[in-house]
Amino acid sequence: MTEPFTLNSKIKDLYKSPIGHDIVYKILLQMGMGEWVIQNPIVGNLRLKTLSTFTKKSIGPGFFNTLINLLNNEKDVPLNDDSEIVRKWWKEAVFYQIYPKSFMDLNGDGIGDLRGIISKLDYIKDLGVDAIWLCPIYDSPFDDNGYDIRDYYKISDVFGTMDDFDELLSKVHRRGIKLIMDLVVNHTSDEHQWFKGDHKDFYFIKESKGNNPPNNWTSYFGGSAWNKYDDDKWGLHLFSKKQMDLNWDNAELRREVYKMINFWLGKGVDGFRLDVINYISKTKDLPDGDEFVGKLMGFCGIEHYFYGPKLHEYLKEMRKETFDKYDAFSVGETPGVGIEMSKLLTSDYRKELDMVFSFDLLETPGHGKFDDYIYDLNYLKHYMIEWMENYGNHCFMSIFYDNHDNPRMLSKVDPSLEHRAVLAKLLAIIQFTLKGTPFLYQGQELGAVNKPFKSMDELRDIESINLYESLKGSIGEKEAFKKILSGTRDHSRVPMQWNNEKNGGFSKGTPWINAYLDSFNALDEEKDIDSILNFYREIIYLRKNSEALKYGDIEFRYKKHKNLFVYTRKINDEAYFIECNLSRMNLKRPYKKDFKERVLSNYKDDSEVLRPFEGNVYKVI
Ligand code: TEU
Ligand code: CA
Repeated sequence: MTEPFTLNSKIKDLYKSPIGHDIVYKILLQMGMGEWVIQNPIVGNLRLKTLSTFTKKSIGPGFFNTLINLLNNEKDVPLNDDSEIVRKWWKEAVFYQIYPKSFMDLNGDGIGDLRGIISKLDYIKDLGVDAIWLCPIYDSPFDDNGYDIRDYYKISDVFGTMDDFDELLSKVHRRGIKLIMDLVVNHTSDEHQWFKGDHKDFYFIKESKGNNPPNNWTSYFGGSAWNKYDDDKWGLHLFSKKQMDLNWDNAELRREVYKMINFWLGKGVDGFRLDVINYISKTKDLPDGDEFVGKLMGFCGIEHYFYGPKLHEYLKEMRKETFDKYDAFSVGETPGVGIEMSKLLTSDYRKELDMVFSFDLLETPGHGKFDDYIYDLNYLKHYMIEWMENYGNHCFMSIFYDNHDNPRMLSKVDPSLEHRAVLAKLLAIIQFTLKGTPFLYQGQELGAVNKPFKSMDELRDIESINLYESLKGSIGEKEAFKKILSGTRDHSRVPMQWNNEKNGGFSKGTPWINAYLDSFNALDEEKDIDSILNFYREIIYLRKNSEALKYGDIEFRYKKHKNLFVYTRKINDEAYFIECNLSRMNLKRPYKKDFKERVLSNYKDDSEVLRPFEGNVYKVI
């Protein structure tokens, strides 16, 4: 047992603990600094109390006490042995994320629906997908596009009926594809029967006099994280004002959640993606957050819920009461969690989650989603090396770029779209040859990019609209819109482009959000042998038929060589060599190119130098 952490502890000792490592790493990342800071002996030998004295003007004492509690709360250290990887279907699968509202509208009301998804199952099958992740389709007032659930047991009328769902599930299974659904159990809609009726005890309802909320926590969608009701009662909502946080310390609530999960698993659903699942355990009595941390992380109070005191306990209980009964898959969405915490959440022997989505790759250090900057792929290289060299074989990574909450990676790296096709294919090469489970987000396979929205009138996302309203007074409408345009989630919610008919063939009606005016669409790309779509089909086929690309060891080469990303994948007598140019300039190879068989490339011919964003996959044995 290591000595408990105190204000006397040194930064370098903190960094050796899983929680300390991730928190310090995250703070450095947000400040745009690297781990080298810790390796500096002056910094490494700094004691917390010295740091707290130096920083007392900006960091309150509460932060250091919270940090020490977080560190001392986590007694476990992840196992790092070199055990064999346990093979599972979800480690071999290619996942495809569907945002139903924007996928395919069959009844012409301008909103995607289940029958629309059913009509596109052969397209999904032909892509080579093994599993679908379906974003929420439950009954909802759509304050946050379905992440505000009103009835967990009902399909939203907007999407269809339970019969439509049963038909979708059986047709997905008949094609040998699995289906995971979105589980949103950190909060419900304020229109849920539990909130409206007699289960206010399932939520955080606190007394507070006057106009001062129970604490200083802020919401992800702007303003205080508290709604004020009459008689001095307040309700906690980390997200929209209509998304009320559930109190997981209430055992009866947990039982109701498990009952619901088993209802869906009993229908044959193969697992779940768990929405902000690391937020479900909050620090007792919900103390104030540190203002400095709030400014740094963007949300005040996060240190009191992103890795709460009973998180592991609740995840173990949930798995035992539900997932394990059906051998179902679970992937947690865990904002703010780093590599060491991810190991404690997903190591197979821990029996909590199977996998997590970690978001530290989505923005380069010191940048946030709404910053207008060019994403340097050298950071993606650094991130993947950092994780893949340290994650071990008890855990398995998810590999993704796009999802429904973020702008398109293609546009982040190359906003001019000058290199769109070759870059889209390079990103595919990296995603499908690295070691981990690839998650494709709808449209990524077509080379979907951000939409050049013309005004706020075109936007639908509550996060963007709230942020715009909060900014326009201080920086003016033009600058506020420009900032929103950099990071709005609506970039990834523009409807799919199926053909060159009106609205890209997404809907015969008026889409709930304007369709692209862009040229790319699935039908044209089907017919073009060199299209991004056909490249995705090729690389997915290559991966699915290669043990080395699924389970093989990964070894990174020339790690310090800027703009060059080179690695091998090897298992038994199968090996690949992958070389990528992460830049828009030509790049000389620091090695002889004497490989035998180039099996895939985003350039037609061969060349002595690596051309802009060139990616090549060679089979070496
Ligand atoms: O997102 C939670 C999360 O990761 C936030 O930090 C996210 O970045 C948020 O969208 C602000 O940008 C999940 C869902 O993916 C998201 O669509 C929901 O809005 C949110 O939870 C609340 O359910
Ligand atoms: Ca519809």
